Formats: sequence, C-alpha cells, structure tokens
Amino acid sequence: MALPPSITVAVQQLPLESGLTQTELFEYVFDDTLLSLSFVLNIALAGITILGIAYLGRNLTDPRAKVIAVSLMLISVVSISSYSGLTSGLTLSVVEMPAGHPAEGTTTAGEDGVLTMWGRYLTWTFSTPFILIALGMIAGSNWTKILTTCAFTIAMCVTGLAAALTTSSLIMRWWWFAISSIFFLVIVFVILVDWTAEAERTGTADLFSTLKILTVVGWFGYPILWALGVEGFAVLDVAITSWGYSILDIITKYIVTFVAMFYVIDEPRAITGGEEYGASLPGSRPADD
Ligand code: RET
Repeated sequence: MALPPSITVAVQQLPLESGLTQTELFEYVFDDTLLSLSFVLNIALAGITILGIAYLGRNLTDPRAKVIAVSLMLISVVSISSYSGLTSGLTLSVVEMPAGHPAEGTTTAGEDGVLTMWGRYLTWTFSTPFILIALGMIAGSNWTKILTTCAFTIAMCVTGLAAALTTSSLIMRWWWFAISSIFFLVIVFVILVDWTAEAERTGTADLFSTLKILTVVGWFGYPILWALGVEGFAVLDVAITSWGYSILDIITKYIVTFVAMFYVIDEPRAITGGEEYGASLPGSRPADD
C-alpha cells in the first residue's frame, strides 16, 4: 500500500532514513574486508572477555567484589550487542552532510551521504556507565559521584549521537560536539581529581593509576577520532575511523576489564564490602552461593 505523500516526505527527512536497505548496508560492510573485520574482531573479543570474567570470577564470595565483576562483564555484554548491530547493518545509515561540510556531496554505495555508525554512539550510552561504576567502586568513591559520572556519560553519548545525526547545519553539528565535550570534561575531572584522591585513601592507588591512564588517554581518543573522521573534518576514511574506534574499545573495555579483574579475584580488603554489603534486608544473605 502506498503511503500518503506527506508521510513519504516526512520519512525521507528522517536522518536515519538512508535510502539503502539493511541488506544493502550489510553487503556494503562485507564488501569492505577492513571495515567488517573492525566489527567482527570486537564481537570475538567481547565474547572472550565475557567468558574470561565468568571463569576468573567463579570463586568470588564477597558481594562488593561481585558487583565490580558484574559491572565489568556488562561492558562486554553491551559491546557484543553493539557490534552485532553494526555488523548486521541495523545501526548503520548513510547520512547526507550539511552544506560546507568537507564530506558534502560524498556518495556511499550509490547513495548521497557518508556511512554513519550511529549505533556506536547509542550503545556507548549503555556501556560507559558500567566502566565508570567499576572504576568508581575500585577508587572507593560514593554513589553520588559514581552516579553523577554515569549521568554525564549518558549525556555525552546522546549529544554525541546528535552531533553525528544533525544534517541541518554544520554549526549545529559542532555545537553538539562542544556540549558533549563539556560533559566529557566533567567525567575526566572526577576521575583525575576526586577518584585519584579517594583511591589513595582506599588503598587502591596503584591499580587505579593504571586504570586511570588507560581510561583517560583512551577516552580522549574518541572525540579526536570523531573530529578527524568522516563525521568531522573528514581527514580519515570510514574504515580507518572504524578501526580507530575498535582499537580504542579494545583498550578502554577489554584491557581495562582484565587489569581490574585480575585484581578483584584476589578479593583484597580494599575492594571488599563484607557479606552484608548491599543487603536489601538487615541480616539477609544471598542464597546463590
Ligand atoms: C564523541 C563526539 C562528541 C564529543 C565527545 C565524544 C566522546 C566520546 C567518548 C566515548 C567513549 C566511549 C567508550 C566506549 C566503550 O564502550 C561522542 C565521540 C567528547 C569519550 C569508552
């Protein structure tokens, strides 16, 4: 059944309506071996990480150590889903850049626009909070600060998604980028100032400083890559940009996870909370172990 003209026009104006079908996007990805490998490698690594945590954490008894392990596992649970979305073409679109953009007039698989991996920005909204919960707990921070960083990372990712999908104006794309970067700096400040001092008091300073360097240096790579990639100044092509993100993901997710996990499995006093930690009733104990 044909849609009324007004609805057809409205659908065509949606930024996610790329004109390419999901099958065409799927085939486009697999025609580009470099691009498809950048997705498939991460599916494999996320799977290995999930299994690795399950194995390493099998003897954990302390509820606080377990929360950290579960939080670390959820980073990869989100990641395997995120990369499956990209691989299948579900979370990819060809988006036309606004006037004045360096990639204006580019075509992808015969369609006007550049390949936008918007699923990445969307799923970071769900993965980055788990990184921050694990880091904040290792530093021994309080829930006010941990949840503040989670809220700011969600704001950072959603505004980053807006930057990638804004097609009306070049200035508005960079405006979204600017506010996303401000939210990012709030997180960096909490990590470098508050959590560094707290980790010192908690007794996790050594581990925290390794995690902090991997996280802060790694996270700065994302906006730099956005600015250099097809969505920003278009200095790097799509496959290279995608590999850039995939490599950053390896550092900020899987390496961070294993570094943290090897510390957590010994259940040192600095990160344990005792058997009543997080109990919903005084005196209650979980029955699963
Ligand atoms: C964007 C573009 C807008 C400005 C900024 C960005 C920052 C993104 C970051 C992403 C981190 C992602 C991680 C994912 C792991 O699953 C959205 C690229 C500041 C810091 C760690």
